Amino acid sequence: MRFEVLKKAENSRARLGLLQTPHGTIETPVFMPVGTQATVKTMTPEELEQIGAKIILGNTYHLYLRPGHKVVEEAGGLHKFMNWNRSILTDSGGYQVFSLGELREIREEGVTFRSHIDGSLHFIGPETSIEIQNALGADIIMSFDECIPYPATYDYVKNSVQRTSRWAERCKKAHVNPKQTLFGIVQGGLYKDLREESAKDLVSLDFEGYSIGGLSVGEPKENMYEVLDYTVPLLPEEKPRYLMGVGSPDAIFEGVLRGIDMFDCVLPTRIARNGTVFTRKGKLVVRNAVYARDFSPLDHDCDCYVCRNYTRAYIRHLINAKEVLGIRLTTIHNLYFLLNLMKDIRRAIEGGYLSEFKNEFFESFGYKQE
Ligand code: PRF
Ligand code: ZN
Repeated sequence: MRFEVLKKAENSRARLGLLQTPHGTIETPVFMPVGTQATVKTMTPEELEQIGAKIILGNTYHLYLRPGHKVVEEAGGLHKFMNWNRSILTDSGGYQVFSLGELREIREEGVTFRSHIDGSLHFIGPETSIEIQNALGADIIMSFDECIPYPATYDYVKNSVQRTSRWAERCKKAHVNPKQTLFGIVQGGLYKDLREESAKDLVSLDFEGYSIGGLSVGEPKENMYEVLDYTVPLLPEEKPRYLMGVGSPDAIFEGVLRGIDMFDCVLPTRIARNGTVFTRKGKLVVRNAVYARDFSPLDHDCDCYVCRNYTRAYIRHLINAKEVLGIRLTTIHNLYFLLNLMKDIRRAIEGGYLSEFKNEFFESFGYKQE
């Protein structure tokens, strides 16, 4: 992997970059659609390509449990298995194990947990996570961490952060495939000195990129922005920075302004499946009765395939009739909306007008300005 910073904004930490992986070049800041189970729900890889997705996410925890990383390896890796030829990033399982695994037990060695599918007992530690991610074959892989719940006491976070640093070191040792790029994950909850300790530990291990984890776990957004304010400057300028699990339009703007290069989130695809879409004028619940006779597109300002061809009334009908096409159309639109927003953000950094663009977007979307 190669990462190059092309331009830095003058009055914020925002930057424009190029991330090159064995499966293509990605312009940053980038949004990565989530394809937990080797599929971005409802979309074919061809459709993802058409809306401009350059990199998607896969999950170690899910693919290890089903169909099994050995099956994916036999298929020739995740790219071949799912017929996606652009870049893939896999998360380490160090979040899903904690949020999905029932009856989990954390020890120095790793985590023992029960499958959310059949209740069977499993173990994932730093070495197994890297081994699984190696079999899956993503371009970018994550070190195995503990995503600390919110709220958490100082002592708990301190112990957890130190263990995550030891796990990161073990991941680094276990990582031997030069075709894959390993990122370290900064934790530390909302404690400044623990974020600093975590960042310092990880930077001294010299990862090829850095993720910021443990945010968007229920804390107020202001706290998340504050953590970014003091954590991002501790990371090397020349390496990519990834804010994990964050992808609401406001948080994307705030993250980009604070120096984040990569985002992922289930939000656009999840809300699409329950009938909510993004528009430049804010979120719209297309399921609602007021749209029964609304023959206009989801978003008047959008030129995606869905907005060029279908009406709110039709999509509302499909979703209420539980027709699968309904949630396919809302998913395509929402991902297009976010990918297009990222394109506009990159253009605004290039042109030096990101804060003006943010103000304009917030005003139109209905977000309160600070
Ligand atoms: N760690 C990992 N994956 C994650 C997170 C984390 O802290 C988050 C936090 N929002 C999302 N995904 N490994
Ligand atoms: Zn659209």
